[in-house]
Amino acid sequence: MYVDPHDPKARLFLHYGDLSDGARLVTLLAEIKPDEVYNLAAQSHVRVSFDEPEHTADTTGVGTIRLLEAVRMSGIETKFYQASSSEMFGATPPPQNEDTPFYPRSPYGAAKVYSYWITKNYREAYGMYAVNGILFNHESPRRGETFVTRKITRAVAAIKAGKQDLLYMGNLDAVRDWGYAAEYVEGMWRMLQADEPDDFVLATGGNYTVRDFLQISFEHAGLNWENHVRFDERYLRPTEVDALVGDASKAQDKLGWKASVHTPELARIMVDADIQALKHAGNHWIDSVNLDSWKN
Ligand code: F7E
Repeated sequence: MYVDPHDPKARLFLHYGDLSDGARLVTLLAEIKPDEVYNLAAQSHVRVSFDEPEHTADTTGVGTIRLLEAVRMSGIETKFYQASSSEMFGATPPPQNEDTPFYPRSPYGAAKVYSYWITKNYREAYGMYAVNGILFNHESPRRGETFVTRKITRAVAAIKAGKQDLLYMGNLDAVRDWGYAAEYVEGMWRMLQADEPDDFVLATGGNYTVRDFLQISFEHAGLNWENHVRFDERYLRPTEVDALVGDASKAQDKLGWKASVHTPELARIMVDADIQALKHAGNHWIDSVNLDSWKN
C-alpha cells in the first residue's frame, strides 16, 4: 500500500519513467539498482491495438528492448521478468504450452512476440537472468473496466441495482482460460527465484466462452443474462483469437505453481466486489460505466 515517503513505514517508492524514454530508464536503473525488474508495461488492450498499432509496437514491443538495454548499459545485476502473453499463440489451437508455435492475430500479439524473442536473445547473448512468463488471461476486481470480465461484472452490479438495463457485447463464442491475478503474480515471482532462467506458461487449464462468463456472473446476482445482453459489432476485432486454453504443467513441475481459483469462482469474486464498489460509489460509478461501455 502507498504511504507518504516521509513516513518511516514507507516501503513503496514511485518514480517517473516511460518506456518510450530510453535515457530515463538507464538513469532510473542506475539510481535504484533493483534486484528484480518486472516489465508489465504495455498498451495491453487487444482491440485498441488495431486502432493504435504504431503506439502499441513502440510501447509493447520496442519498449522491452529499451528496458533490456537500460539494464545492460547501467551495468547492474538484476533479474528481468518479461510479461509475455497467451495472445502470442493467437490462431494456434489449444492446449497451448511453452512449445506451441506462435501465430499472433493482432498488433498487440505481434509486439509481444517481438518482446518474447528479444528477452530470450538477451538471456543467450549476454547471460542475463531474463525470463518470459507466458500468462493466460488473469483477472481480479482491479481489472481495467474495458476488458471483458470486468465489463461484465460491473454491468451485473449496475443492472442488479436497477441503474442499467442493457449491456452491449461483441463475440460471445471466444474461449478463454481466465485465472485469478493474485495467484499469477506469485507465479511471476517464483520464476525469478528459480536456479536457472527459463520461460513458463501460467494458466488454469479451464475452458470457458465469453457466454459462459456472462451466464455465471449474471446467475450469481440472480439475473438472466439473455434479458440484458445485446450485440454491437464495434466490439468485434478485425482478426479474433478464437480459443486460448493453457497447459501450465511445466510451472507445476519446476516451480510448484498451480492455479487454485478457476473461472466460475473468479467471476463470483469479481461480481461480489463490484456490487460492493457500487454501494460505496453510488451514481458517480454508474456514470463511468456508461462512458466506458462504448469504447472497448
Ligand atoms: O477479451 C471478447 C473478445 O479484451 C476477451 C489482455 O489482458 O488477455 C487480454 O486480452 C475476449 C475476446 O481480453 C467483448 O473478442 C466479446 O475474444 O478481455 P479481453 P483479451 O483480448 O483476451 C491477454 C492474455 C493479454 O495479454 C491482453 O493484454 O472477449 N469480447 N465482447 C469482448 N472483449 C471486450 N474487451 N469487450 C467486449 O465487449
